[in-house]
Amino acid sequence: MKHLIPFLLTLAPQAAIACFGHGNLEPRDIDLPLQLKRRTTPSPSAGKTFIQNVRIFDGHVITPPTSLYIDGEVISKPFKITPSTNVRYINAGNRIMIPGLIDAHIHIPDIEGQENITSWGVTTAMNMACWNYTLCSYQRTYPQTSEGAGIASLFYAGLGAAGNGNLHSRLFQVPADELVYPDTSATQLFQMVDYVFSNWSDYYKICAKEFGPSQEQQTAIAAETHRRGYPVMTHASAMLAFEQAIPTLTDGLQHIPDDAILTYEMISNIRANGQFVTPTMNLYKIALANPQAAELLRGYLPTNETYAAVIENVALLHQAGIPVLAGTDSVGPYIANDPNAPNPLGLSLHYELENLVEAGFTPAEALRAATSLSAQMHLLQDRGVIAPGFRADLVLLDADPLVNISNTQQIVMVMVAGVEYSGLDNSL
Ligand SMILES: *[C@@H]1O[C@H](CO)[C@@H](O)[C@H](O)[C@H]1NC(C)=O
Ligand SMILES: *[C@@H]1O[C@H](CO)[C@@H](O)[C@H](O)[C@H]1NC(C)=O
Ligand SMILES: *[C@@H]1O[C@H](CO)[C@@H](O)[C@H](O)[C@H]1NC(C)=O
Ligand SMILES: *[C@@H]1O[C@H](CO)[C@@H](O)[C@H](O)[C@H]1NC(C)=O
Ligand SMILES: CC(=O)N[C@H]1CO[C@H](CO)[C@@H](O)[C@@H]1O
Repeated sequence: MKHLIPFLLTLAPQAAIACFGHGNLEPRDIDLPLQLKRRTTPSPSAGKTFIQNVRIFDGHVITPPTSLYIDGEVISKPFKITPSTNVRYINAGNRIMIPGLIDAHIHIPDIEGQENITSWGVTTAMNMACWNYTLCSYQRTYPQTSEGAGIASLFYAGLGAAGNGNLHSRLFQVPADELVYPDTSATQLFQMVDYVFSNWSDYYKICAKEFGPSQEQQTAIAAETHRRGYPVMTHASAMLAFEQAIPTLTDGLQHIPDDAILTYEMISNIRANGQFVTPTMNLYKIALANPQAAELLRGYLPTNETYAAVIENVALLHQAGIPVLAGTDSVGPYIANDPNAPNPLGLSLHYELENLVEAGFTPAEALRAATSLSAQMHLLQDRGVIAPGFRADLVLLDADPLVNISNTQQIVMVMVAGVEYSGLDNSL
């Protein structure tokens, strides 16, 4: 279904060590299982690249054919090319370049998964819960090594604040001493926040649901996280959880109610609080069409939950001007290992773009939900748009996504921080 067609004309690849990313973490020296080793040949390092005859999605429209200059990891202003310049030349043949896509809610188990999303043009992943810091910090630093260059970058939440005895405490494998109980004190909550950020988390994840942390506990966690300068994300997949999460002043509401329609008051409050929502529509679409998968996720068979409610809620938020981001909650090929419930890493983000359009987004709005708007909401100031100074995270398409959003699946080249992804042919 999809082939990465190399059509590059490499004049003289310039050797340069890619050195980019987040903080100054060193890759960890751990005994690596096979799936944590890259399966494909690493790409050549980033150098100077000159791309001609390329039409660029500027966040709103697609420009006439122009040129794009890349210097190392970033898009640059035009530079002079002389016969002695080491530059890689690409003729894009009037194809369309969009910024690398951001999956705002995902759980990637290994490097293979990180390769898979990259091959689908997803160049940034917001991992929404990490329960193995050795693994997550490895996944974050790996793309900064010469072997891992050209693979998507990953940010993560640590162990989520989950209550005792609910599904998420089991799904997230939260150790008993890290669970939130009704009598967990503010001091203990602050220690949990401290633990998560001393393990290099980028944001804090709260699971709002029955038997979860109380609203007061959630508010205390959010305030402490904000005091440290980090964002808070709250899992809220039903009406009650959404009602609870909004007043805690969390930054990102993850998921969307599928059991009732958001009220005018809730939507006003979300807007007044400056919150964003990552609805993960595709997860609901698949799970609600497959009762067994829904039961595994929820702990009970669907009753009052419908996909129509999901679409309506997303449309209401969108009409109210609330930032809605593209995220998938993909964990691998399937939901809950159920082969009847496919939600593959990478491809599912393209399905989510289709879902957003189905909910009333224009294709350009859907693309922004997976690029510039997502970068802005996650405080990733170095990416999300194609302009000088931004990371050269780029996806070249063979067809116009503004004509048909499904055309984002027609990928001919992916670049991560100036390095072309040389990867698998993940025909599905
Ligand atoms: C964490 O992940 C690393 C790398 O995959 C693995 O070696 C280790 O056993 C994992 N630790 C736990 C507690 O699962
Ligand atoms: C939908 O049904 C579930 C399970 O019976 C229940 O817990 C929930 O409160 C219901 N939602 C609403 C909004 O009534
Ligand atoms: C990556 O993609 C390959 C090919 O589609 C698939 O077999 C594999 O299960 C995927 N891995 C993950 C972790 O999703
Ligand atoms: C968009 O493209 C997909 C895949 O090629 C196709 O199935 C669908 O019918 C197209 N939609 C429209 C509105 O043309
Ligand atoms: C894997 C890892 O680095 N875990 C660290 C998480 O933070 C605690 C508290 O600082 C450390 O003790 C762990 O080693």
